[in-house]
Amino acid sequence: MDAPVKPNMIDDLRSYIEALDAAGELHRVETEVDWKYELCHISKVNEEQDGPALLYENVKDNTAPVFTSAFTTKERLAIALEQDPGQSMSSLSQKWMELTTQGLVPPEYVDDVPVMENQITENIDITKFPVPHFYPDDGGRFFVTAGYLLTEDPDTGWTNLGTYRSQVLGPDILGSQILPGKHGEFHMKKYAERGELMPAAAVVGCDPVLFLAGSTLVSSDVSEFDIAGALRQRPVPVFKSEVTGLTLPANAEIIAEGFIDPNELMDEGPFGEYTGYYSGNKGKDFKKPVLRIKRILHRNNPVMWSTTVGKPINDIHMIQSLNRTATLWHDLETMKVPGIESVYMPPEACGRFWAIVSVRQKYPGHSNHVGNAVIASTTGHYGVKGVITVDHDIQADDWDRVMWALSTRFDPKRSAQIIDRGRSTVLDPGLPIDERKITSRILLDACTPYEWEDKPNEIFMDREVLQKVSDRWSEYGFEGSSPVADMIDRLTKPEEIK
Ligand SMILES: Cc1cc2nc3c(=O)[nH]c(=O)nc-3n(C[C@H](O)[C@H](O)[C@H](O)COP(=O)(O)O)c2cc1C
Ligand SMILES: [Mn+2]
Repeated sequence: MDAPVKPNMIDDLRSYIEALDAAGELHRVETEVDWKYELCHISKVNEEQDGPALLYENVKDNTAPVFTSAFTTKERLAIALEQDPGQSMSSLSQKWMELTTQGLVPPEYVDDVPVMENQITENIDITKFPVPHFYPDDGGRFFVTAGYLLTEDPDTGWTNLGTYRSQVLGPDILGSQILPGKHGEFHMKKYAERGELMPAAAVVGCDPVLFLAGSTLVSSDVSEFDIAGALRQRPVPVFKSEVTGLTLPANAEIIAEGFIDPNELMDEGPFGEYTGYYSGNKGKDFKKPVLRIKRILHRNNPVMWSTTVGKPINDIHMIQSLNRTATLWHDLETMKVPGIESVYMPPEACGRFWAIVSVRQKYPGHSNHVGNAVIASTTGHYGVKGVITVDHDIQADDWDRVMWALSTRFDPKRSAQIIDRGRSTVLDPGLPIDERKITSRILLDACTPYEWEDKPNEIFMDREVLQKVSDRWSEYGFEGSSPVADMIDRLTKPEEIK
């Protein structure tokens, strides 16, 4: 298949870093930094200030550089997806939804395999790479934070890419936090039943679209390679490993491949999680499966890619916001819920705990239908604690207006509904540590009830005058094109919208 040539075509981590550099979105740290805490702390402070992506070129004890803070702004996320950096998060999610539901693009086997430039099969020591130690109470150094674990279904050959963090537990041992219900666990259970070891590969430093696909809730039996292909509209280049038999990405920076014994568990963690709290209790057993590495492959001059995780907002919150908004939106469309205008799972809510949906109401109880549909959907049923519904004049990602609706269209007794039970996440620090399987939820309906005949008299602007203001925008001495054009429907009376 001939790849369409695009201006900022990205096929691996290097071309992404180059694209960021060209867009003025990259800062190189040339002075020596320590992989223990210092690197993470610099990145975190930089991220808190919406700073650029960082490339640490001189990391203590190592020669390879470390790349961080890739996706902490929507612009860099859009560049990774080869999309227009000017659009909002919600519309980027909409684009993601469109591309991944139009059709899948399977990977393509290639002969040119850069990651095979170097092979290590003896004296394996994963700490030869600059693996960061992020936060003071972390259990150690974490190799996979931006990357994925690749496994295959022994019956069907379905290749799964799942972003599960992995701690260095020995020179050739990586822990793997495959949480319950994840596809890596599905595969592992099958190998356990067969009494076989599970081939697995930890991939770090990949085409950013593979990291994004690896951390997305995609249906089981669907390969994230195919999703990445759909997002890029061209196949991911892959090759077959003669050591594990796995189909691996040809352009990765570093691959540690080997076998997971489903019966072998080791203490792993704690880890400073995306909730802003450590996972696991310090001193309490926290057993995880482990990957025993048989071979490390890496490109010449490999680049290590890491993410700080921790408190919002950093890579993981932006990724979850992007892909969960997309899958929730798709779930709602699949359920044929009418009137959905926009959907947003804010990064501030760790990209998953709250959902906001804008709806154009068409019947009494419509907004309530939407709130209930969200928590009944596959995405919305997992760990969502609250849903806010707003009328169509408010965009789901316009927090100022959402807060206004919660203030002026909302009566707690009428508009709030508590649901007692739903699927939670074991990482939710809002629940007692031993009771995290089930959460309650709240639906906040910030819409004016459809059935009210005597609705409050809302202030709207005159449509014709607004059009005139839009046409004359530059005459008033303002720079740039008129911002009014996109707002006219929202600022004028609904009856006037044709
Ligand atoms: C940076 C990052 C780290 C993550 N760490 C984990 C993890 O340690 N364990 C886990 O089960 N899910 C983790 N996730 C979420 C999973 O990647 C996500 O649920 C994905 O759908 C898993 O793939 P699967 O659906 O193929 O199992 C992480 C996501 C991101 C973006
Ligand atoms: Mn999967």
